Amino acid sequence: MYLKPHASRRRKKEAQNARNNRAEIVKALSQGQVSRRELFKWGIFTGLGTLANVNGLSPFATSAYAAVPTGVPRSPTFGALPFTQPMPRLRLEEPHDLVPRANGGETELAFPSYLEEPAARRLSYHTDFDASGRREYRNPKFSGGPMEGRPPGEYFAHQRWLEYLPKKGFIMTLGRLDDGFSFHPNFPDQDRDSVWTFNSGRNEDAVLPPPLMKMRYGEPVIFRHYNQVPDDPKKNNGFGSISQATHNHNAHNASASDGASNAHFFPGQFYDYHWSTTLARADMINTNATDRRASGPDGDGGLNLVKGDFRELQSSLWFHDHRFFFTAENVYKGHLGALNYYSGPDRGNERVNDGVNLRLPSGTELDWGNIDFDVNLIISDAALDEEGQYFFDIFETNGFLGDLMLVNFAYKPYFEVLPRKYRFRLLNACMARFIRPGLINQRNRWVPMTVIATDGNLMVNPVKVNQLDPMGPAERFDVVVDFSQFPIGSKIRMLNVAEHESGERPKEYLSRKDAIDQDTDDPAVGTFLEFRVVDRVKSVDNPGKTHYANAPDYSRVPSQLTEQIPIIDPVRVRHIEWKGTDEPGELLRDECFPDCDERNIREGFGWTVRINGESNHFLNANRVSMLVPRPGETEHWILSNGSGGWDHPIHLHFEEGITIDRGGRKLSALERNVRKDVWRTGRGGQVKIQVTFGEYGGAYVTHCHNTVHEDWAMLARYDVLTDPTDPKQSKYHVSVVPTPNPTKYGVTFVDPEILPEGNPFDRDFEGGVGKDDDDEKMAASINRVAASEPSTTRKTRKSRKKSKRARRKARRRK
Ligand SMILES: [Cu+2]
Repeated sequence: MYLKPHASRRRKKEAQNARNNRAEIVKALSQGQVSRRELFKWGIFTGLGTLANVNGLSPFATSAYAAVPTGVPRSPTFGALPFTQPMPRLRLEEPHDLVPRANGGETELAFPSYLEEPAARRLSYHTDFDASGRREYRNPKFSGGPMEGRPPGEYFAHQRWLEYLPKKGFIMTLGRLDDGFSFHPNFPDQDRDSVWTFNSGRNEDAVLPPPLMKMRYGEPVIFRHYNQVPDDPKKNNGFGSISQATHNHNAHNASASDGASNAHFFPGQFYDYHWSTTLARADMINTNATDRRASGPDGDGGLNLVKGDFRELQSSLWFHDHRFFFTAENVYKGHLGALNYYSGPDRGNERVNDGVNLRLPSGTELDWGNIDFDVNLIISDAALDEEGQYFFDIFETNGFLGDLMLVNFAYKPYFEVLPRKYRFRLLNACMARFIRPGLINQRNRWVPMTVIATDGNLMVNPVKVNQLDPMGPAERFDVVVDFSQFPIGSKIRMLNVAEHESGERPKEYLSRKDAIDQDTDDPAVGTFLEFRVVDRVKSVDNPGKTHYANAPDYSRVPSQLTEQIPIIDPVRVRHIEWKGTDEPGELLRDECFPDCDERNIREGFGWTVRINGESNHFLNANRVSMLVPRPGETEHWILSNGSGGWDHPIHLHFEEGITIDRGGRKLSALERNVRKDVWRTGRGGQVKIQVTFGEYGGAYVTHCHNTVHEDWAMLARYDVLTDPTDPKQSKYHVSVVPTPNPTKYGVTFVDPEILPEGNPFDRDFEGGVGKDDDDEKMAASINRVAASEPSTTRKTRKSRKKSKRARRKARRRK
């Protein structure tokens, strides 16, 4: 039912008017000129928060027109044909050396002096700003607030600073797009405020494609992130928040550097994220760092051994915005990049033969981190308005879908390959779109792929498939494709068979034939990337060098890549249900934090999370939905979909989980016992995972990674406590930490509440923590936030908590 060439001019105009009206309201809402409350009153929003079928607003209202899947007319393509532009490689971001020096009892890290950067410190510069108020610590763009957005004091100090002391520093600026970028040469250039993305250092003119940062175990880094988007929220071309937060998805970092503890920062500020490269279980397994598999490349043919469990090594990660309630639009707008983590086994060098290196396809020019034959593919969908400007519809609460497929932010590109093995790191960076990729040859037959990693975790045994499993937003697959079977001149294309009608879930996974023929209303189905087998390619690892088709391929895909972590009896089982509200059309009214006023979120949400069968809640960043009381404990989580025909890709921050089962349904070969950080629940389905927590403490989240559902508050905060008896672990995170409340003038803190159904110290918690003396003491302390910053801590919600408990008890008695 898409726009057919014979559609009448009148209907075309009608749909365009609808789009323009809708865009006007989106803009007004995004810029705060109108509130959701007013829109509800005028009948423009429906109960679930979606745009009403009002004539002149929704193209669905008067004609079953265009609309699939974006709800607005098809994006113009300006005559651009598929596979007519080369795919850009990601922009490699180079780090700087950091030099430690003593300063007032602390060890700080100096950047090279020519950069004129303030040193990297354990405590935020917000602490210096509070203590001294001196000009040098102020935001240079706005003299009222601190220059660093990281909250002050010990809760947001870098944990285990000296133990994981950064050796390198990345500096990047998120800013307005530089002139001259388009998604295809035929498309118009994007306005500077249609895209906000990165450039190196303090360069405020941002560029696409997104950056790639190469990380390695044993080399902790500081990522200094400057925010230089406009400080006027109205200058956003209709979508995008000027405040930002960066989540390293899904590295093992302290909560202050996880980017999802309500610590966003503002234009003019920077935020120092400590990406520690901590290998999980560092406090439990291989604690003397003697296992050569638990290691990172030393740059000189050898290894730096690290503590932790080699079975938890990670490879293909990424980073993206995580500003609560604005994540979809900020990520779509360009706040993202790729992170390749390198280790002894996954070295990024296919020739070194030392018994540890797996020699996966990569290259040989560099000691580690070769990417000549190891290629990041960031797959995303885009929508353009009639002028060709990037477009986002913040009305679309089911999930925003674009109708143009991009790879590394280029519209349907081609990529030249040699006839040899390649590794591809696929990332679904769409907001709501599921994709299901496969490769086809020129006779439209499947070309098999060997899957070596799921969500950046090596599989124990690689699995050969014709089609990948469906990928929800943020899911990754690392695959090896052998092009040596094809003559020079061959073309192999990547095919998406996942068809959407709306953002709530894929409608159907089409047959290969129907997908190739694009027998669908969804323009994102079909081929979207072409590989061309050629006889020579230019090296990116050694610029100036050319690789030829007859050069030896040293790479291998061993039949075993790592070892299986066994499924054990858990300390506790939690049931986490992802659902709508219980009454159809009802909005859940609940306390909300942050941004209640900014977006009139107090009107409520349709999306909620329910822990262990108790009440529905949407995100309140100041409410701990689950507490993980002791590091090292292994839990089983049952993630279930209580919202019927929808699907939700559920993401867990900080730790990976092992997929155990799907209730009564079958697991695929790519799911069984694998480690992941995003799980599709399936329609009405559930999935059980095993997860162990440790090394760091603080506030994290688990949430739906359909980022539109996420922005409609489908998240739950969980806190991990550190072990007070372990001197390596933070002594400030042994109890629940206060919640930052960021403003451009600085950050204050509020005291959180803890849901009893998520608190193993609660009397009513099933399978709760035992009641010996130590537990009693800890139980007393977790509800009392140690107030090391009394002047900035305000107390809230005491009375509310009491009445809630009383209500709960009354209900239990019934
Ligand atoms: Cu969802």
